[in-house]
Amino acid sequence: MKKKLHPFPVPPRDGSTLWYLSPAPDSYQGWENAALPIGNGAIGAKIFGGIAREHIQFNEKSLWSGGPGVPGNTGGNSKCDKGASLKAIQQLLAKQEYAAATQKMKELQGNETGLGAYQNFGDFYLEFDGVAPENAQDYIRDLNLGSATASVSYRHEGSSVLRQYFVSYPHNVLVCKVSTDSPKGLTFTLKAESAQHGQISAEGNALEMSGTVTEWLGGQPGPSANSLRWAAKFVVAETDGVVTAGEEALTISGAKETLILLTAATDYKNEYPLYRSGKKPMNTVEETLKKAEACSYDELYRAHVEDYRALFDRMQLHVGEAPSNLPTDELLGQYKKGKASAALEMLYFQYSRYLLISSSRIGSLPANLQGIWNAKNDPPWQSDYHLNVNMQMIYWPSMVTNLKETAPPMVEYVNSLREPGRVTAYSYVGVGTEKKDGSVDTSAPTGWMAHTQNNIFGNTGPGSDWRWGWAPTAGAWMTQNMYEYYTFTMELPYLKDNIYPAMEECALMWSQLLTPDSTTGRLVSSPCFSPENGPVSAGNTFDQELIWQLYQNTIEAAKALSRGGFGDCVNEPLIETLKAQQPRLRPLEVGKWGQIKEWPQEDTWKDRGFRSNGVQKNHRHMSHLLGVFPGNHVTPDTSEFFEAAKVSVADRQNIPWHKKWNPMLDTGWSKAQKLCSWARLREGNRSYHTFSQLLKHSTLDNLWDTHPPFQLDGNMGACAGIAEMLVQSHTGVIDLLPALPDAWSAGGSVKGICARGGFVLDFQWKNGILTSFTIHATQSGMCRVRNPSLKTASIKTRSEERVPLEQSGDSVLAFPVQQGETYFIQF
Ligand code: FUC
Repeated sequence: MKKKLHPFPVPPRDGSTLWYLSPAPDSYQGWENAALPIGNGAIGAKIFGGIAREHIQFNEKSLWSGGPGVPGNTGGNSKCDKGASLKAIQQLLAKQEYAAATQKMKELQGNETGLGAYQNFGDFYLEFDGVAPENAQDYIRDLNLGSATASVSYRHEGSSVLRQYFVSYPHNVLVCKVSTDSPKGLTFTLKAESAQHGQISAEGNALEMSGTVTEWLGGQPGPSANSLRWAAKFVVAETDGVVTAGEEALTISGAKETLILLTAATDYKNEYPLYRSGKKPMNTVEETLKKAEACSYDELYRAHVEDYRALFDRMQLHVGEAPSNLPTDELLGQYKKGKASAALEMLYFQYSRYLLISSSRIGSLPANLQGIWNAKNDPPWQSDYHLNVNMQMIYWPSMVTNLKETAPPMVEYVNSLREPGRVTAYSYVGVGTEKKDGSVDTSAPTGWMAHTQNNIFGNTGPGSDWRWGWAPTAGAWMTQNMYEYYTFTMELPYLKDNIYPAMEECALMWSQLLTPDSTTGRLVSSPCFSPENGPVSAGNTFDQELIWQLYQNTIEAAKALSRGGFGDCVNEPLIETLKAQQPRLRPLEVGKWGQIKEWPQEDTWKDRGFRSNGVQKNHRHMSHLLGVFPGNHVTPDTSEFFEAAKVSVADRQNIPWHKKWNPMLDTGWSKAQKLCSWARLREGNRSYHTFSQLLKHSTLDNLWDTHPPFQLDGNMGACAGIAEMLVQSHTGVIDLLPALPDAWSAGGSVKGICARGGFVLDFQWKNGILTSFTIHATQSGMCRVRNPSLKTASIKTRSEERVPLEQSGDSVLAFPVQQGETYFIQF
């Protein structure tokens, strides 16, 4: 009897599989639109699924051009006038001489000399002898989110062929298994190509490639080649066929089952100022392969699935619809034509979680603009770390969707910007100290800053053009992401060691950089520039809100540390300064058409100021609304701003599409930010509508978000927004179903969603009404929850003990919780 090869005897209808009936086109467009992504945080790959010729493009996260090794690299800093230019600009702005101030902004530019770009590692191909694509039947390629495994299967001349792929985090290898039930087996050739123009050689059962980063473009090395060493190696770890090494290829003949392993490494280390580990990448590769080769496929698979499911399975979300029986591209196609599908919406949600797990794991760099997947040496926006919304958005879902292990790479990365960020702070704003030789002293925490564009080599300078480069609060915004790790987990030691120092040092810088506004006397950031939108002004809402939140979080964190016995690591005089400065910050303002002002001056500008000042009305960035989301400054309790924020989001969404198609007005990530904001504004239907617009207009066949082009941020922002529709916890109370859209109200369930305070929640609803609710407390403390169904509820523990309710009313239940206990709410 023939062995049944494919895990899916029929097209997969389990609701957590992306599947397709034809291979991805073998082109860059096919890579972006259709090929399926796998990854383990360090190594990523895209599977095209060709029939006679499989194509797999792969990456290793630290393969970057730029940084040390590039002549003239200065970490993006062009000057060091210790804040002289900045002060001159501040004086012009104080006199409201905007044109002259703008003119002088050139003096706050940095450079891109050592910026570099995330690089493509290479491709490999499996070329099958005697396979004619036109003779293949029952072709399916899929990506199963439940096991983080991609496969390709088809029948050919009466036999089945199956290829399975995953990237194991425990073993740090890409695993590829090729099987057939054909008695004569398969004969195929494994070929590799280096995108860096490296050396390739084959010997025995191995194919290896090595070299340095050349940034190979147009047939020659690029300007940011940096001598970073890299290596990758394939081994045929098991086969019942015969392996023959060719010149740059391995041929496997007559094999029914073949197991190929690939790993890759560089000599990068995230350590300022050299960023090199000193370890030969080929040695790293060989050590890794040795451990993986000692395991069978089943052992590798079991370890991979166990590791992955420990994260992925923690959260489930269902809204009442059976999984679809349509291939994913058809399902999306129908959705685009107006046939809503909750099955697709749920798949998208879980896929975003999958993408985050695949591109951000402890031990390697955080997810960049494209996560970990990049097929170019000159990718869009360098596939870098953009800190004026994108990197923040990528990490929005990590805590709420129960994936805290995805956050530490981001936390570590931000910490790594502190040392180079001191050079930028000293050079451009004069905060910090210098050594006897005149160089900047980076050894003590004197204040750090980063701007819009960052690489893996501490490029904290303000970009080569101030019109997008100058973003002094970019670092402050990242500290919000870091702090969320604490607010969700309440892990004080982690706060103390890994989060608080960066917050405090950022606040230290701001406490010296704020200046009194010439008209109101309030403290403002000056000069500032609303991201990508401008114009140059003092005290724009983007900077002011981020500084308000930084101060708020730092004061709160200091209090928690002192209460928890870690008062020694708090700079108390600084905290007193923050407390004194926070109420003096120029506040949020509501403008004359009911909006949240993006600039304090905007009501005095003609045509609502937008065009006459070169600022677009319909701009993709919503930098004035960060107090709504992800911050917690604007809540239903601040009703004036809460209502004004609705006016502002609606205004940003009111796009004159009839005039000219301009995707820059409403990119994928911009839709995601809008859907998050609508959820926070308790407008479930508007949030859902924006989500469906994102699926219709900003989603590729492989469910990647498209700006255009592909950026991971939109996937992640949408995922966070979906969670916000179901649970919010930014006000100190857990709100259940705060923005449930009509489309999902008939019935649904959530398991394992997280709330601030260390809570994990399971609940169900029917006809919009909460019908069951369980809370698991990972920390002791007080729990406050709100939902109309809770008015008359009572609570029991696992051992059926009744829990005393300390207060109720306004549909809020408050009760003490013990670490590790589960609470069952009875209606
Ligand atoms: C920001 C956005 C752009 C793009 C880039 C990577 O600067 O304004 O739209 O997403 O990041």
